[in-house]
Amino acid sequence: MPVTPSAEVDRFMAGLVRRNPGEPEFHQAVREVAHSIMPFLLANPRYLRARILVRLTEPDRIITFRVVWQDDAGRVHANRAWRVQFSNAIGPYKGGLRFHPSVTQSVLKFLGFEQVFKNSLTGLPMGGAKGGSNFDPRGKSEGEVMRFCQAMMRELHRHIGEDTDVPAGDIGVGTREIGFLFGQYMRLANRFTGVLTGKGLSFGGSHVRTEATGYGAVYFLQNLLETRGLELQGMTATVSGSGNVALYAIEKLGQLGAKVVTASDSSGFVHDPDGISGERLKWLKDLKEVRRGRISEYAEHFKCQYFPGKRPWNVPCEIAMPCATQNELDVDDAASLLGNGVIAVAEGANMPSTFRAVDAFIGQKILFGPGKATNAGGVAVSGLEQSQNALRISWTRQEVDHRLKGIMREIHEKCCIDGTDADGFVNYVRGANIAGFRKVADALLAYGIV
Ligand code: NDP
Ligand code: 2IT
Repeated sequence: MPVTPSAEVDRFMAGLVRRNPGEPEFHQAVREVAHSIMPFLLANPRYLRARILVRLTEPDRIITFRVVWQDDAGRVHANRAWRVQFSNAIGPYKGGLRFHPSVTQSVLKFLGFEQVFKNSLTGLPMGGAKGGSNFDPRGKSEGEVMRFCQAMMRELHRHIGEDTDVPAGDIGVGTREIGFLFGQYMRLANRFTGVLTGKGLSFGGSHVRTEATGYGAVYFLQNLLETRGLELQGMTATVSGSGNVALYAIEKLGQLGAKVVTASDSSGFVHDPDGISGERLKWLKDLKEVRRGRISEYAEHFKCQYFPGKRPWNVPCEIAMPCATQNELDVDDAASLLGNGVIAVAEGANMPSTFRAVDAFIGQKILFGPGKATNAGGVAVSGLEQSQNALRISWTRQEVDHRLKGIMREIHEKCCIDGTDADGFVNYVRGANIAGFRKVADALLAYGIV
């Protein structure tokens, strides 16, 4: 019987699920990649002979450890933390740390796996990793967050280094947490090196790192729109989330003439038909970055509608940017977006759309930018931060922004090379997965059996 790609995917996935029980997010991320690269693998049997996909779905190692810390009332807490070092085939491990109660080994394996492909796409020498803890920063004082970060670094410092593994931020980990983590690393290691990225500007951070994921995602979106002769000016956009990625996606969308009418957090979303820009965006940034409040307060302050427990995908828009978390946009949400005439969906978050939602977008041939291409600007500027640290120099804001734009454009070109169908439609999921895979796979082939 001839081997069909879908039968091969099913066979491969059966083994993967058996080897990794109870890890649905990891299965989902691998299935998407296996589904889109299998025809390419069957056409290039050298990768199959060397069992590259099997090797790339087995992390190099997973470090799990206990983090014990004391809250302000003196109570003792024990959390679990991980660092999933997925692949260092093309550079030192690189990827964020997530602090959220929903963090499990499955979530970090999905994120680490995707990071391998994303980092490859940036063209920079970075391997893939992810880490974090089920620690819930919500409602914790600054002192509690600091003590948690210090306790976590007491173990993590043994496993990281500027040439081995360079963590950064993700959900629940921003400049403040990176500062606490870096301060503790320095005390323990007695070394000032680029061991973390996303650092403050006064201690080795890069200009534009804070903005990079959101800005980069919008630059990528511009590249998507250009392929159809469209521009952002005058378009209406819905954005989910109100954290690091969402805030700077909202800012850049506004700068380029789009009107952003929604933002959200895990409690609900706000609909502001006047647009979240200018003074309103400034207020939202202060709410989320400084006061650490809830999105409902925005609706109270600006007298607009708040939808508790809901997601923004029913609001009519031309552009949708999910920027909160995984699986926040399902097939019903995709149907409402499509029904309302959405032109482009650009994923600022990692795996925010479910497999069936992605299928619906691609089936309708709208512009769909998958997270591992669209949100690669964050880790790309982390890579530029590593370069600046290694050279002991600091580039200007203009220089970094210019490089970020160039990297996003190159990622777009790579996706087009591997993702263009016979009718000219670009399947960016396939393009990103094949282009990301090829570089890492060729490195593994060159290393022999390792
Ligand atoms: P933040 O912690 O700054 O913000 C996360 C936002 O998403 C908050 O608004 C948060 O709401 C919301 N959110 C988190 N978890 C959930 C949930 N389970 N359900 C609904 N809403 C939720 O994180 P980032 O902005 O850094 O990250 C957002 C996404 O972007 C993640 O998928 C991350 O992996 C991805 N990403 C981040 C990069 C970075 O450089 N930071 C780079 C590339 C991708 P609340 O405050 O209520 O929890
Ligand atoms: O998902 C991601 O790409 C990130 N959280 C950023 C990782 C990094 O090392 O900057």
